[in-house]
Amino acid sequence: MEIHSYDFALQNHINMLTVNQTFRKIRNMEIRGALDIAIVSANSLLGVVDSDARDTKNLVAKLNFSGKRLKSARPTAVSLPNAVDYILSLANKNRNLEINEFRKKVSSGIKKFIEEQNNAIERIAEIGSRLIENGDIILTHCNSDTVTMMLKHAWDNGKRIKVVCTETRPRYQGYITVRELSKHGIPTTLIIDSAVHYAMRELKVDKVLVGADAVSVSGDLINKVGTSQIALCAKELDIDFIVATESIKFSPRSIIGAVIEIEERNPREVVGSKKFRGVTILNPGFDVTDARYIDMIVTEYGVMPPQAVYSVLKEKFGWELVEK
Ligand code: RI2
Repeated sequence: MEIHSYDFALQNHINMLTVNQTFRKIRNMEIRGALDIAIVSANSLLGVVDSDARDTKNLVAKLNFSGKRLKSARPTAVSLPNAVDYILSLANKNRNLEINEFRKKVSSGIKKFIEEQNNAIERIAEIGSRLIENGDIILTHCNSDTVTMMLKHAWDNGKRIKVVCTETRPRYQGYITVRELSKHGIPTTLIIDSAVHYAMRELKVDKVLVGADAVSVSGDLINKVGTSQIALCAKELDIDFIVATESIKFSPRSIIGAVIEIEERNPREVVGSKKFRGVTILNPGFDVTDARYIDMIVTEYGVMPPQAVYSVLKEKFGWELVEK
């Protein structure tokens, strides 16, 4: 069965976004999802590689400046700094090349990087869909392209699944998920976030499947706020908790003790223009699910336990730890 290529709506409008446009669209979440923001950022650096510059040194300086700006757009999804740092390490490695040679080399490196990410999500859909059984009832949270692609692939392979999806307050990304899956023909149920435990029991959920914004060296998952309490419910009810993530979301800097920052978002997302005198509003975008609640992580390299994250990080991100 052919996998739908990763041709999300994004592809239509990313082509020639400048670094500043990309920064703004990521910051206001017009472009969102951990993988998408990495791909779009990489793509905007392609534009910098082609821009006017006095010499290679000047171009490398422009890339470093742009990379820093992109990385500051949102703080939690590690795929963003990983993508940018990879490209900057490529630029720094080739800084002694004549400018046209440099452009050729770095552009082709960036294009290859983007292609690898597209291949990774397709590979995860293929591998992960084998974990899904005919008749499964699967609960998901928020909107992950990696998860929806896997579910659609399972469906296309004849697995008659049903999906339960949370609204995902306060920004309701769950609406994107239910629309996309039901358009694909998959029976989909929308629940409020606080109905997770009830729905797991009443609807007899078989598996929980979520995406990732970051995964630390200890195998802990950073994903949309609410994920950790879903994992607790799954543990209590003995339901498999599965994470679908490209390895670009693994955090190399967590090996050297860096803590992944949890984005604190505008209180207006929670209360709108209502006023609550003397009340503090806490609006974290993400939370941390301890590795002990995770049964499996599906990556482009295959299915692994959270304990295997360390080996993948050591293998894959040597450049990152040397560069910093
Ligand atoms: P994909 C999203 O964050 C969600 O937390 C989702 O699970 C994660 O990114 C991964 O998404 P946000 O950008 O890369 O909505 O699988 O804050 O699309």
